[in-house]
Amino acid sequence: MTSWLGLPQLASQHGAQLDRALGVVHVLMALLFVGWSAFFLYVLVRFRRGRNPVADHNGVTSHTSTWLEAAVAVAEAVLLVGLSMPLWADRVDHLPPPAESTRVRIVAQQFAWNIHYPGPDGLFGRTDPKLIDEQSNPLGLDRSDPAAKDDVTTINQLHLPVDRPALIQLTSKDVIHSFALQEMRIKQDVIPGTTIQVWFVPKVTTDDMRRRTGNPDFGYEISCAQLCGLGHYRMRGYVTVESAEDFKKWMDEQEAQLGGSAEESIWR
Ligand SMILES: [Cu+2]
Repeated sequence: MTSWLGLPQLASQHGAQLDRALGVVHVLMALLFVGWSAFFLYVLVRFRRGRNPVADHNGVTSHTSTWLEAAVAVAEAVLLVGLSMPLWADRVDHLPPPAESTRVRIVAQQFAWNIHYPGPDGLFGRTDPKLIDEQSNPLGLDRSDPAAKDDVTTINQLHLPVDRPALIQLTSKDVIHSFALQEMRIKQDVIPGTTIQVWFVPKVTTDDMRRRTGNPDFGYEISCAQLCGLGHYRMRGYVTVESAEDFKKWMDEQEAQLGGSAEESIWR
């Protein structure tokens, strides 16, 4: 229905509602553009110098324009109150229950996305800026904290199971970034010093999207939508949406690798 907008492929549950709102806004703006342009042309001709050699200071006496303005205001109010506000409320008032979601913490930095999963215990381990090592521990995760032992971290690699709400906590280490997932219709500024939650339900796996687009190299991307410095253009993450089984397999692999490195760090 909104294909004429030329939007990227849609892959999240709430996205269709958002696309519809975007479509309606475009239609209203197109009508206004045509209307005002026609009015402008009419005025150019109607009040041309040849017909009105002397200025008339009485002004307009008809109330047509007043009614037109009121109609436009009503249409805009309907869009705002009837479409946009319920959509926004649906996004921010009712977060999915954490127990039924894939929970991820994402810490943005110049110029990467640090991805942090709580692991099987469901608890994010303690982090401390003092422990940050840009090479080995960009999140500053304290592996001596029991809750941190099973935490999985990656750089720029976000894996999500399909059809399950993804509940993401966003924060930044340095400047303002913006977490954008085009196909999920998600865009949220990431502000240092605060944690902002976003959520969505991915509905199409990466494999399905490859089939749908006929592009075997298709991949979902996290892009930074806020000019955040010289390397902004390369601040790009990758999202793999997969079946629950594949996601579990990936997570188990990550956990297995963790076992090794955790032991190593004890002996170091
Ligand atoms: Cu950025």
